[in-house]
Amino acid sequence: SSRASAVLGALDIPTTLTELPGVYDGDWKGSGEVFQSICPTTGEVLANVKSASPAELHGALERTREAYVYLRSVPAPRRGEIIRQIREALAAKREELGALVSLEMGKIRSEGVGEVQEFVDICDYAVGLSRIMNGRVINSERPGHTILEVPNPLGVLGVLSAFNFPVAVYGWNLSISMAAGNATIWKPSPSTPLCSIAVTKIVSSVLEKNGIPGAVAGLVTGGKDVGEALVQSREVDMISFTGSENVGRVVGKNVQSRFGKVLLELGGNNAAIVMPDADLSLAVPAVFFGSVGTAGQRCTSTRRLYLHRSIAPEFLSRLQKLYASLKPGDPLDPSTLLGPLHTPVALDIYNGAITELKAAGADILAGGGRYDGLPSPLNQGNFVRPTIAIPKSGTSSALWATERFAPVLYVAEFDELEQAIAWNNAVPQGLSSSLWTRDMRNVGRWIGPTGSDAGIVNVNVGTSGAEIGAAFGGNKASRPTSIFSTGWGRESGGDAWKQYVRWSACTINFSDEAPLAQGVNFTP
Ligand code: UN1
Repeated sequence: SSRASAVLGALDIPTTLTELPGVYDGDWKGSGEVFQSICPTTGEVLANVKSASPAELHGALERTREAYVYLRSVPAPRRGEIIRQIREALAAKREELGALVSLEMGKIRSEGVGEVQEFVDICDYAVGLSRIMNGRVINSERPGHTILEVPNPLGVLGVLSAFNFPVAVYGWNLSISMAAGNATIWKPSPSTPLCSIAVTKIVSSVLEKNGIPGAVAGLVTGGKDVGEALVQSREVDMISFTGSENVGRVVGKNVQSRFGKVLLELGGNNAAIVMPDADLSLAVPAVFFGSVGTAGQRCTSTRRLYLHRSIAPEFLSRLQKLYASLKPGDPLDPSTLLGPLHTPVALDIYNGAITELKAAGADILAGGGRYDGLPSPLNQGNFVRPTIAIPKSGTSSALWATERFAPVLYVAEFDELEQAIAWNNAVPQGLSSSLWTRDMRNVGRWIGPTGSDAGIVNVNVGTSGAEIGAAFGGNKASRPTSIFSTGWGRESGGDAWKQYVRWSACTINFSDEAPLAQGVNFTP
């Protein structure tokens, strides 16, 4: 359609080719299985993308290793300068790339552009980082000795990214990994190949201009087999995977079994808790964005809402009004707030959740099914009505404990904060959480040892939409602890960079004696 051609043309993605090469390792290629990019709004095929054949994947891994050997000797601030140029190149295409995210993934325009902004922001962060990835000097117990803790480049990073953030999450990894001196090979979601091709074109144009091997930021589109090959390859020193708990469990086990490093960003089942003293004029719109934004397809989306009994009726009537105002539309249209779900698989997840709620006799306060009679071509899209439900089952049932990647919000009422915190923590996942209150005593309880056990613990801020500066990630099933990961098991800001390097403890003897530690005597 002309709608699609305009978006693709602005990013120099040819619309006349029947098949696009989906592999980049310094050169564009692709002779493996063909994947279709399908527009979730209209159902039209946007492009056919040729993925990596086993031989191409093997070749790409070799070139990525060579690229790492090159990059590790480039001084970190010089690597930062390349990242600065990547930042500029991305910012110059912010609107165009944002529109492609909306076209191919289905999130609304401002969120698509926001995703590119998130990549730009993390590049800024990584540029600064390239001058402050400092090791440490440690006091030695031996005279004339010094101990250094030295971070060095790690090797090759494999990034397995999800459909819901087809640009930003790769950005978190690429920028910090490149600052750290690693080469990165990217296996995006098979349903968002165009976003990865467009990003790789922008990044590689900067690399080429600077005479840096393109395989520093390689791309291998493909399906499960390509992902598995990366996970199993000893050529890949670290895997950063974003996706479901089930796949994450398999990825984690496989990478650990070969003693690789693994960084997992898995599900979220995030709760917002609203206290009686909360400012509802802030809390209601925040819960609305958290549960309906990105059509409920963020890891950080609000899925559980715990309302203090005294404000519950007022809160729900305001929230229902906002839900009632929603109109599904083309995410490219700047006035649209509700785009489609990404794929028919996501529709099944939504339908499954609704069926389950109805079978359990839940009260459905909003939504509860698909839209009827949408005008063409939206009737070919994956649109669903965002749903609010009060399940009849107790708050500890399986229904509450399961992440449904769709705009379905479960509601329950509580009397005491302790009860709400217990419910918040009672699920296997622990990614994000949000408390609404103006009482600082509640804040203290919420962020302290008896508070939320999630990786993101917000106050008067919704569960989704984190900035890049803080470490992003979860606890429990959202990010199973890996003993092979130094650092927090986090991406983006904070101390996340410490995972993308290998650490050496270097004890150096400047003296004319060679004493042993702990005073051990071994004189022959
Ligand atoms: C994700 O949902 O996979 O905090 C990432 C947020 C975004 C990133 C979400 N900055 O919602």
